[in-house]
Amino acid sequence: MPAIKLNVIKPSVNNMTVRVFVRAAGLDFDEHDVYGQTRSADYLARCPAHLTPMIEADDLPKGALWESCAIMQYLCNRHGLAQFYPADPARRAMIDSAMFYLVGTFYPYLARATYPALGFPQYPGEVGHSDADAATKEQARQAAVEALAEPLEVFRAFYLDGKPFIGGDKPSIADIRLASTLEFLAAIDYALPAWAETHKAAMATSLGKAYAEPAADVRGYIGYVKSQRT
Ligand SMILES: N[C@@H](CCC(=O)N[C@@H](CS)C(=O)NCC(=O)O)C(=O)O
Repeated sequence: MPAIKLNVIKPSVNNMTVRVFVRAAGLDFDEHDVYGQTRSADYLARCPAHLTPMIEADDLPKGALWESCAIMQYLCNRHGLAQFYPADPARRAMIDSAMFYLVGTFYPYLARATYPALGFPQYPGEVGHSDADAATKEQARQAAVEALAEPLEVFRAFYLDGKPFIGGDKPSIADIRLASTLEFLAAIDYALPAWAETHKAAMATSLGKAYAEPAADVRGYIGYVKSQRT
């Protein structure tokens, strides 16, 4: 029986991140599609945050672990995967910084900019419910679209700094997190800078099917929501 149970929602780039990683790392995992089930009593008992990706493994103190970057860090530590997550503290810190910057600063803009087009709950400035009218929401969404460029440029100038990958010559877990995340920008036909297209292509070439299979699920979903637009 596989050692890792991976719970996923396939259209999601947070999930794509871990789905790409476990494939690229050649780990023994069993994938469970929990679309529509994350708020069931059974799932909440295991994961009160009702989030995916979420892994379950016997050696975890609480049996479950969520947050895509924490999952990749844990699996790299557990399986000694220094090719994705360098052991050297300074190099490792750069990978951590890139991932925290993505999740903490870049992703909130990206979610605000793309989630309405993706048909996901929450829209600009909203936590649960807002009485803002459609024009105000769209204004806030546009502001988020415009805000994407600055942190994106930080990835190019600081984290990549002329290297093919944040990890250097080979993709790191931060590269997997970045490339997967940028897939959602196709939902709003955001013109990615050339370096980001180059990075995505290098990821696809370097990781092959490990990247292509989960990416196809995200791209398929984006194609579907676009086809539903009037
Ligand atoms: N920061 C988290 C975000 C996870 C997240 O937002 N997951 C969403 C899918 S994109 C989810 O599982 N939502 C289901 C729910 O809230 O019930 C990560 O990187 O893993």
